[in-house]
Amino acid sequence: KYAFWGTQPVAQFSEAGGEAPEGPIDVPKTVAEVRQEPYTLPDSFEWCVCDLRDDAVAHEVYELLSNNYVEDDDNMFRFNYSSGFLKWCLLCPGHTLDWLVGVRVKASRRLVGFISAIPAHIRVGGGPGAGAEGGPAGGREVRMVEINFLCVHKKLRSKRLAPVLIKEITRRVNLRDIWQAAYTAGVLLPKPLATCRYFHRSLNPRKLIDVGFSRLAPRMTMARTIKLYKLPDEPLTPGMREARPEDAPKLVPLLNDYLARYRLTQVFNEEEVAHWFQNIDNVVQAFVVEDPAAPGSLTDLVSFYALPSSILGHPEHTELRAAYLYYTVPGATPLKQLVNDAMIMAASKGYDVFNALDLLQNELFLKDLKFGAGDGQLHYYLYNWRLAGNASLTPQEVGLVLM
Ligand code: YNC
Ligand code: MG
Repeated sequence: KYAFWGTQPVAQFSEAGGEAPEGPIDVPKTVAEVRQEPYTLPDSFEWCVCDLRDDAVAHEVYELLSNNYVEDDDNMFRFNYSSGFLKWCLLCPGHTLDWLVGVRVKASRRLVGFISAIPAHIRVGGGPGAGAEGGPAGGREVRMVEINFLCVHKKLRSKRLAPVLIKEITRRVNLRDIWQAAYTAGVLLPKPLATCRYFHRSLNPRKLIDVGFSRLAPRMTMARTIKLYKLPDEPLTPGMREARPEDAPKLVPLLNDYLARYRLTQVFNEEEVAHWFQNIDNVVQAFVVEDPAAPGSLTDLVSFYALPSSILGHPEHTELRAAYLYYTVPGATPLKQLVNDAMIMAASKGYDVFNALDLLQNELFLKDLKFGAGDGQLHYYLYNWRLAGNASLTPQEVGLVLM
């Protein structure tokens, strides 16, 4: 069990907590000690860099993922990240093309594997007394990468290609003097730092029921269900508007000060805020509240990203349009009202479902805003970093949202 992960510098299931100090798991290395040659692929394959600035390449990555990426347990839906989304997500501030790693079949040039890394400042740890309700959690800010979009073509599964992709991206990240990574996965690996659960809020219940995403509740009619989930046409918070690039200087302290209470979170600079909290149709939406009584003063932030799923084998519907709650910062406006407004925007833009994890302070609104628990779990992992005593975190101590 875990023939590969058992060899990696990650927390192991077998380890007792006890004395383990907080910090790197591996002995520290220098860039000069990093292997210079790429890892060896089976003979008929070769490495490539997927330069997503090139639309043709972005389309190849899109095609690989849309046919081979994550499916639900019943194989009814498969994530269908758009190429616009992949560009937003992977061509972020500080991105490195070398970290958009592809595997091609030598003879045909066909793309059959992918894995990505993007840089991020992650703050992790902090005192046990801190956390969601308290003041700043403290902890240490570590320059890491976020790993995502690990994918091997369905025809090449179970051939141990994934460990080669993971070792190769690790090598390329290490060559830039970065030694830690954060990643999430639905599968259980050694060893989650935290485990969160997805919640779903119907926006278009008829379609969700039609495609088998949800079911009509006992003793409910379709008409009553539609009425139950009906939302107003316009947001309710006065002064709510789309975020703009020039908001970034004000949003940086608003966001970072709020996230300071969490024990696993990202620290954003101005350029990153301007990038992650922008408005791109069918990719990401970010809204701020500009106090009508004090123009120019921003009190709140709410955002979501677009991640549709392909509906597999349905005669009529091909796509489920899902919005995923990203970061929310309640300042002058209650959290519940901000998220309700985000759902109103999503519904008016034609999304079918609004998803959120039980991290951050999301538990405060899930029930009242009519979210239902999904069956999917999302595990959070760190590479080459452990908390003191190999501790893990509750969902409410997690303030990190990955795509
Ligand atoms: C997974 N999701 O346990 P053991 S999430 C990591 N993340 O190793 P093979 C995974 N490892 O158990 P296949 C994994 N899924 O022997 C499986 N594994 O120790 C491990 N699916 O390899 C697995 N995308 O090649 C086993 O398996 C070993 O052909 C088996 O390929 C796996 O992006 C995969 O779910 C996932 O495309 C590529 O099934 C394939 O099955 C696939 O024989 C559909 O692999 C899509 C999918 C994963 C989405 C994601 C986060 C990935 C994180 C990777 C770890 C990063 C570590 C940090 C690196 C940088 C460090 C620095 C500094
Ligand atoms: Mg394989």
